[in-house]
Amino acid sequence: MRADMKEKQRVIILKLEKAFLICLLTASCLATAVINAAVFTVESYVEIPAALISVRATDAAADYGAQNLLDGDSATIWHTSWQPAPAALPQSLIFDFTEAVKLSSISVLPRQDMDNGRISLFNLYIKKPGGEFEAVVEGGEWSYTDNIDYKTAIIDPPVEAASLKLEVLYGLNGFVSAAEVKFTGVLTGRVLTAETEQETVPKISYDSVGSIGIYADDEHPRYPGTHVIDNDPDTIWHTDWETGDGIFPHRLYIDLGGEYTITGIRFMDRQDGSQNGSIIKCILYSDSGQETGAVEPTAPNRQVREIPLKRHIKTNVLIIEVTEGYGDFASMAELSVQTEESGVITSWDAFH
Ligand SMILES: [Ca+2]
Ligand SMILES: [Ca+2]
Repeated sequence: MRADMKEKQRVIILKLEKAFLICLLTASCLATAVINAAVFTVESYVEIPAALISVRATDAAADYGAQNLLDGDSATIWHTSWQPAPAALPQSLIFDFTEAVKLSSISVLPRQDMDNGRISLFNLYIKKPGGEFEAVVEGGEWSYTDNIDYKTAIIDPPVEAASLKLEVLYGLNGFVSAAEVKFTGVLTGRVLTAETEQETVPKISYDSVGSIGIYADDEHPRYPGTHVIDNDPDTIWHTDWETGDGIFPHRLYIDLGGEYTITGIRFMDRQDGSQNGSIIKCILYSDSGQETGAVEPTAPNRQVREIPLKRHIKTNVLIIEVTEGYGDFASMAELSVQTEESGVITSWDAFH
C-alpha cells in the first residue's frame, strides 16, 4: 500500500474511532441524565454539628472522659481506665442525637501522641427513633500504619438514628482511646426528646372505642381524643387551652388493633363554627418511626378533609403529629383511617 493511501486509511479509522467514542459518550451521558432525572434525588451530607450530639462511655479514666471527643481539640482524649488493670474489652461509646439524623458516616481521630488505645476492631450499632440498637457495621477495622488521620466507617445506606453505639472490640495494646469523633449525614429537622423516643414504642394506656385505642398527648378534659372515633360529628378532640403547654407538636395515637398498611386518612373538622385547632400541617408516623414527612391536608373548610399518602406506611399504631393548627390549638371531630387490607377503619362509615 502506498504511503499516502496508508495515511488516508489511518485518518478514516481515526475519524471512525472518534465518531464511535462520541457516540458512546453521548449514549452514556444521555443514560446518566435520564437516570438522574428519573430516579435519584441526591442527598447532600453535612457534618452533624457537635451541639446536637451528646456522648457517654461504658468506661473512662479520670480526666479522660468521653466529652473530650466532641471538644474540637485533638490534644484532649477519651481513654478507658488503665489502673489497677486495663478495663476489659469490649468498651463502648454511645452517641445520642437531639435531632434525628440520617447518618452516612462516623470518623474517629486517633490520639496523636502515642498508639495506646487506638481503635482497630469495632462494631457499629444504630438505634432508630423509638427502636433498638441494630448492627450496621460488624468487625470493622482501622489501621494506623499509613497515617493517623481521621478513620472513617461508611454507613451505607444511611440510617436515621437517635443514637449510635461504637463498640470497640480491640484497641492497640489492650486500651481504648480516641481524640475526636465526627459524623456526616442528613439533618431531618425532627427533634427528638425523651417523649418522642417513647412514643414510637407505645407504652401508653389507650382509651378504647370498640377495637380501636386512642391516646392524645394533650387533651382538654371535656374534649378527649376518643371523641375522634365516637361517630358523633358534634364531639371533638381539642388540646387543653386551660392547663396544657400549648406547644406544638400535638399527637394523636391510634392503636388499630393489628398491623395495617395505611394509604391515607380523612377527618372532619369541628362543626360548631369555630376554626380553632383545625389542622394546617401534620406528619404521620408508624410505630417503628416510618414517617410521611410534613403533609398538608386540603384547605380547612370546616368539613371533611383528606390526606392521601404517596408513601404508604405499615403499622399497628398510627401517630398523627399535628405540627400546626389554627389559633395554636389542635382539634378534630371525626377520623377515618384508610388501609390497604380492610379499606376504611374507625368510625368514618357511620356518618359518611
Ligand atoms: Ca478532643
Ligand atoms: Ca366526634
